[in-house]
Amino acid sequence: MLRSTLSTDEWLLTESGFDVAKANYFETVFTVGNGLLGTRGSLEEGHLGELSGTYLNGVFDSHDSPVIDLVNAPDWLSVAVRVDGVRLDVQSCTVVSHHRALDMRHGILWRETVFEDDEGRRTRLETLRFASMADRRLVGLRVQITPENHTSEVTVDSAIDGRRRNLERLPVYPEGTTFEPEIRWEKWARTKHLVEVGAASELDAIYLQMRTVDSGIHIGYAATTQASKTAIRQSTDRSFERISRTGTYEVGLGETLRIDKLVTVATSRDIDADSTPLRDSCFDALWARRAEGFDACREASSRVWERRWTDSDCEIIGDADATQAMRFNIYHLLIAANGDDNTVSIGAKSLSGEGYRGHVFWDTEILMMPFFTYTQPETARALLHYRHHTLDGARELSRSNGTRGARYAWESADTGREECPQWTQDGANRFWTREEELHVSADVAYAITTYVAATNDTALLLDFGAEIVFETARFWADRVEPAGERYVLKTVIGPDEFHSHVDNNAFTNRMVEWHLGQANTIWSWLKTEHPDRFAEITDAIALTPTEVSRWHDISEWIVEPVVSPEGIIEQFDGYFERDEIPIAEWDRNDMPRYPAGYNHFNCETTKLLKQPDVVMLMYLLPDEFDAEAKRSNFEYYESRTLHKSSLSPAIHAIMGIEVGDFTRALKYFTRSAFVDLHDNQGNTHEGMHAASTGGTWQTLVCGFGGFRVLNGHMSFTPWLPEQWEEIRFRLQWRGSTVRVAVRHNEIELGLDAASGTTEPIMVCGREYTLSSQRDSVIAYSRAEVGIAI
Ligand code: IFM
Repeated sequence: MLRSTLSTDEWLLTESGFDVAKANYFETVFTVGNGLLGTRGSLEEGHLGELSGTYLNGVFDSHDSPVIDLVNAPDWLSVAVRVDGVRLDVQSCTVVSHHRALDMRHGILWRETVFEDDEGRRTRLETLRFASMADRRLVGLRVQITPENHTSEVTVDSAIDGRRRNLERLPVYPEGTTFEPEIRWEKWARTKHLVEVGAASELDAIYLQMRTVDSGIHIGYAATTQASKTAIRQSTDRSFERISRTGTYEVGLGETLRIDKLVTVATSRDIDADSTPLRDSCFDALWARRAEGFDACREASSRVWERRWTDSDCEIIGDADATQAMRFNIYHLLIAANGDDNTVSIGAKSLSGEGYRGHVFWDTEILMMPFFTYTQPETARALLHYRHHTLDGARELSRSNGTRGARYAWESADTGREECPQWTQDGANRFWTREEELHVSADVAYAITTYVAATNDTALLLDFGAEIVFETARFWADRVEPAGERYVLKTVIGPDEFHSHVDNNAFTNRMVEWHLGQANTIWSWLKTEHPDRFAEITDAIALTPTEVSRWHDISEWIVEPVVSPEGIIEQFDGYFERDEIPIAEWDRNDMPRYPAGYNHFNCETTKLLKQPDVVMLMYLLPDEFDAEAKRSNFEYYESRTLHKSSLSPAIHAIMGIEVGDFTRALKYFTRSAFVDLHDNQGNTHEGMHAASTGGTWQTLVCGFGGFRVLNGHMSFTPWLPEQWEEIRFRLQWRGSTVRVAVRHNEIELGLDAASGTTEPIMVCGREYTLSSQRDSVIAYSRAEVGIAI
């Protein structure tokens, strides 16, 4: 039984019974991946209404689509089984039973389905698939077929299928039209991004090479299938954009036929296809892996998974569901990032679906990056490197808007060009984010400095970080406008995307001020500590001291937001004059509904927020606002926030805990942690809410664990819900590992570092010293030190 290879139950996410209406949801949540690729959890044989896809990180193409797409790449999974000519699938047979389990600990998806055909033949189909973490170019699928009440000829067709299309848009149908799940996606226009280059077979292995039409990326897959018994017939079948290997076997009653499929993937992005033909690269890797065998490949991947979990796991003792949800979110973060590739990041839907067409937003730097910085710093470094890889695109974007330096695109793909659509898919509403949501440039600088503070990896600044911080600072210096003695930043969108064309958005202005301050600090540090590198960088970008002193001037004089007598920071100029529209209805998840007559595109005139803006600022710059400012602003803005972005609940959970609003904080934690597990936005079929996965991790660590970096030191101000006994997590900090266990009245901290290492920390505002010699148990009381309870 393949199931016996799975981890214990608490690491499993399960499905029982096949429900076509839920199939697309499971396709997303059961995605397997390794950062190089993600493969949705579709049935190997397919079904009517499937939304299947494999996505290769960085493989984008814009042919035949209005906006560049992350390409729905050739399908490696395809296996069709016929029993005496009858295809085993949910349309051709009755599904007697169907079970699947995602083993999050080892990145394995297991399945067992019993089919019965019209002749009453019952056949058990078991599969197990993985995307190797040990060799990212490798994916594997084991298929086991067992006739339960018959002896039959079983034919297995194992294919590489290049006939893939991306979803485009649904043509206009009368409002409220619903489609049967089986035909839902057939209604959509589709985009073709791939053309065949060629196919081949070598021994019993098959090979298909496709090319993206506009971006010209070659994609090669080689596949081998090994059977547990000798076939009575075998063939290689070749059709346009598809190649398969078919074997027919005589399988007796109760006998199990096993087919192991190993597939290697290479693209011209990864290798120099002129010097090593893609085909050779795929076959060489395939023969090597095949020689090791399926089990060895799977075990090698599992070992890497174990190591990743050692650093990343979060446990909530006393709440098994919450622990499972944490692991689910972390699993999806781990399969989204490729620490071996400096040219890719993580899209808003990771590699788990086509939502947002695979584009990269500030979600990576602000919501996901803390997880990587504090648990997998080498991956965080690679993710930051993506912003250097796309710096020329950002420079071009800035130039095209008449400013110098570099401005990161609101939606970025392979080159850093702006890829954000101007219009909603139905053409009815205009998005202004591509023109106005500028804060992403400061967010990138924020992620860089946070990473450096956490890792002491100042080499990153020398390699590429300083250049990014300087070039983006330069953009701000041109984008602000002098207004008397001050500088203003007009016509922007802050994180709250309900309000466009606003002036002096508090979040953006304050982040610009902070960014320019950091740019100054890094400039001085580089000049003093690394004069040669300083000369190289400043020469290369022709940066002058006059420019740098202007940064200082702007950071001193950029307009400060209006603060009401009650201490509320005005979100942007004139926000306080907008209409006060109360939120009066909540949905079944206890999340606000739009007030009657309002939607995403007409909240402009109101004080309603889509997601945190001032509250987000207070989270990102914790040193700069006092407890009372955080409390009053949280109260004011939380009551006006509709959470129409999945980024919103996590930040409200964290800030809710900080200000002592625990009931709301818990509600927001649940909303964030389960957004995809419970599909409570109703769109999980489009892909995971990747920002929310990172936000959920931050909720546990920075919310319940109360972790912040204050004045350069680790600080913890924890709070636990009554029903939880303890939370456990680990943080990577400047080359050491800090083990954290938070209980109701004490926090236990261990420092795994070279003997004699010490680390100053704060717990609830009091100073302590951690030592690598022994773990510390520190009693804490928020009340005692006047922290909100
Ligand atoms: O980046 C987010 C944005 O903040 C809200 N709308 C969705 C985007 C992608 O997740």
